[in-house]
Amino acid sequence: MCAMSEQAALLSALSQAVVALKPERVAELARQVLEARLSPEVAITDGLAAGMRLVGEKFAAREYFVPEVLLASKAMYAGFDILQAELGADRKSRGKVALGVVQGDIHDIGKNIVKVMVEAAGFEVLDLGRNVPIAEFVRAADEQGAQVIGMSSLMTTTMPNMGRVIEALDKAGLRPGVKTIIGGAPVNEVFTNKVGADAWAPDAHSAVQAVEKLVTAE
Ligand code: B1M
Repeated sequence: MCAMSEQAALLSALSQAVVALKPERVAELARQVLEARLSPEVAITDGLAAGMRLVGEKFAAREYFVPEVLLASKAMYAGFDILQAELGADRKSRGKVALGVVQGDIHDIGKNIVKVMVEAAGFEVLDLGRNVPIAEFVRAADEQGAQVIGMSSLMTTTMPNMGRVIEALDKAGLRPGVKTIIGGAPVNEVFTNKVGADAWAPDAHSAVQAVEKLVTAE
């Protein structure tokens, strides 16, 4: 099999194994990705994250319920742990980025993927976790020296907290020095402009590119 079709077959198998809720199979396929010297980064976004997107569609269609979604995340992490260990990080930090899921929201799978990619690109990441109070984002910039504040939200009900964090950063006099980037399935460009964030990224690849731009624009 040529390298391109081997990659396409493995990506599709990875995504299907996540949907099939099979952690052992996902782990086996992740090892095959590394043996075949394919990109772990592509396998994470176009294999594992793609599988989770399909799971999301099944959840929305009421084909899957919370237990299946949790099993799918377990399967996703079985591959993620193997692949992320292979992402070579540039040891010299290119800047400090704080990442968190906004208050009220516990969906952290996407944030964790973004974290790994941003770290692999050579940035130091302060992981604030999930359900993060507004003041903690401000503290990360003010007391811990984060140059970029990254926020994730998967729910329309918690998205407004992104705007509140930006207002709090403004109030504390930290902007425009400190930059902000937002993301998560319901977040788009219109919302980004509405809350005045400096950047938005639809996926982990573009999040890295956006962070690079924000840091060099300082
Ligand atoms: Co929930 N959930 N969930 N859930 N869940 C959604 C988000 C929902 C859309 C499902 C639906 O109804 N169709 C819906 C939200 C509706 C709304 O908007 N109001 C929903 C709901 C309602 C809920 C509960 C309230 C359910 C309940 O209890 N009644 C509850 C919420 C609890 C809370 O947060 N307070 C809940 C719980 C859960 C689980 C615990 C079961 C589980 C989360 C496990 C976990 O994260 N640890 C879960 C899951 C897994 C989902 C779905 C199925 C999948 C989300 C996911 O992981 N996607 C989701 C349905 C869907 O999205 N279609 C759903 C895969 C992930 C890789 O993608 O996070 O988008 P994503 O990240 C991407 C990009 O968005 C981007 O890059 C990532 C990688 O490429 N990105 C960024 C993300 N953050 C970024 C930040 C950036 C830049 C890019 O810069 C900083």
